[in-house]
Amino acid sequence: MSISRKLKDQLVVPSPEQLAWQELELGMFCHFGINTFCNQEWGEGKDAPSLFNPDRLDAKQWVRSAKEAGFRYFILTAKHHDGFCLWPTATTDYSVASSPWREGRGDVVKECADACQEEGIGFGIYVSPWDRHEPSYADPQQYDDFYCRQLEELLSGYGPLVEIWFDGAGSEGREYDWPRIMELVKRYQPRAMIFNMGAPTIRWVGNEDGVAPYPCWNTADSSRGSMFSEESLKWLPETPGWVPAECDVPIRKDRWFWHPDEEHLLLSVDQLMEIYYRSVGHGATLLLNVAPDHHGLLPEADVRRLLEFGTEIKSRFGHALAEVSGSGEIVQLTLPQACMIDHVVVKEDIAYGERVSQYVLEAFVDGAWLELTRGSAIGHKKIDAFAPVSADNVRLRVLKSAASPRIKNLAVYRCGQ
Ligand code: FUL
Repeated sequence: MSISRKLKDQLVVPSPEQLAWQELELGMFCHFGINTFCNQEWGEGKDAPSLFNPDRLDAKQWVRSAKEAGFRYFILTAKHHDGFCLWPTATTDYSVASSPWREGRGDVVKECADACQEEGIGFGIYVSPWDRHEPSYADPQQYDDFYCRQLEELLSGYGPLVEIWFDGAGSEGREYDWPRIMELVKRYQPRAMIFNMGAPTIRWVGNEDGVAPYPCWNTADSSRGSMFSEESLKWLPETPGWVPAECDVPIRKDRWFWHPDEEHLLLSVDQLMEIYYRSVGHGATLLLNVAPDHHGLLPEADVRRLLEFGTEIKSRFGHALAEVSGSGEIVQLTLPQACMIDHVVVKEDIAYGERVSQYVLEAFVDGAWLELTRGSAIGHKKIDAFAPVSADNVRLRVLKSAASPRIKNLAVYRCGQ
C-alpha cells in the first residue's frame, strides 16, 4: 500500500456523492405554496385549498432562470409547515388536488422535476416534518406513519433527487422516527444528500444569512462542537464523519415566500457577492431562495437580480489568468508575464480529506516574496481577495497540515474589486 493511500485512510473523506454535491456550489431554493396566496410566511394549516390558484404557473421559467444564472440544483418546498402539499398526495386532501389550479389535476412537484431534468440541473425537495394542518400530528406514532407515506410518494415518484431538506423549525422537543425515515431515503434515493436531520450527509450552517463562519471545516467532529450546530447533537450515530455545510438565504431580506410590493427587500448584487464570498468562498454551498409570486412566476425584478448575480460571478471568476495543481507544502504558479492580480482561489483535492489547516499566500513582487494573505481551512474552495499587485509568480505555502497537501487547483484572477 502506498504512503498516500495510507494517509488517505487515516483522514475522514467525503463519499463520491458528497464530492459531486460540493462541486455544485450553487443551488436555488424555491418557497411556494398556500402562503404565496395569503401574504404570510408561516401558515397555520387553516387556509382553504381554494385559495391556491396560480393563473400562469410556469416551473420551466423558475428552473430556466436558475440555470441561466449558473445554479446547478433546485429545491422546492413540496410541503411547508402549513401542511399544504404541492403534489396530489393520497395521504391528505390538503393539497393541490383540492385546489382550482388545473382543475385539481396539477402537480407542482412533477412540473419542477420535469423542468430540472430538461435543463439538466439537480432536483431536490423540502418536506417539513412539522405539520400544522394534519390532525394526526398530535399522535407521534400515527404522524410518523403519515409522514413516511408522504416521503415514500415523493422519494419514489419524481426521479432521482439530489437532496432532501429536513427543516428543524417548529419541531423543537419533538422526536420523529428518524431511523425509519433514513431507511426510506436510503431505499429509494441512496444517492441523495440528507440535509440537517436524522443521519445527515450535509449540515445547516447555523444561520439564514447565507454565510459560513470561517474556518468552516467539513468534518462532523469540528461542527458538533461549534456554537452553530446544536442540532448536530441529535444526529444518529450513522452520520458520516464528513458533513459539509449548506448556507441558505432568501434573495428578499428575511422573506422566504413571495409577498406583494416587497421588491425593495431584494438584496443588491454587492450584498449577494458578499454572501457568495462568505459561503462558496469559505468552501460551503450556497442555497439562494427566489420565490414565485401568486401568478406562479418568478417576479421579473427577482429574475433580473438573480441573473445579474450570476453574471457578476462569471465576470469575476469565469476566466483565470493562470492556474496550476500540485502537491506538497509549496505549490507555485508562474504567470506567463507579470500582471495585476487581486484574487486567488484555491481548492484542495478533498477526495483525500481536508488536509491544510494553516497557509500563507505570497506573490513575487519586485524580486521578493510578499505576503498577500493567510488562512486556515481551504477544503472544497477558498476565495482570497487582496489589494491588487503586479506579480509574475504566486505561491501557496502550507504551514500546517494533517497530511501532505493535495491542491486540485490554484488560480489567480483580476476582478477589479
Ligand atoms: C426555516 C423555516 O421556518 C422558514 O419558513 C424557511 O422554510 C427556512 C428555509 O427554514 O426554518
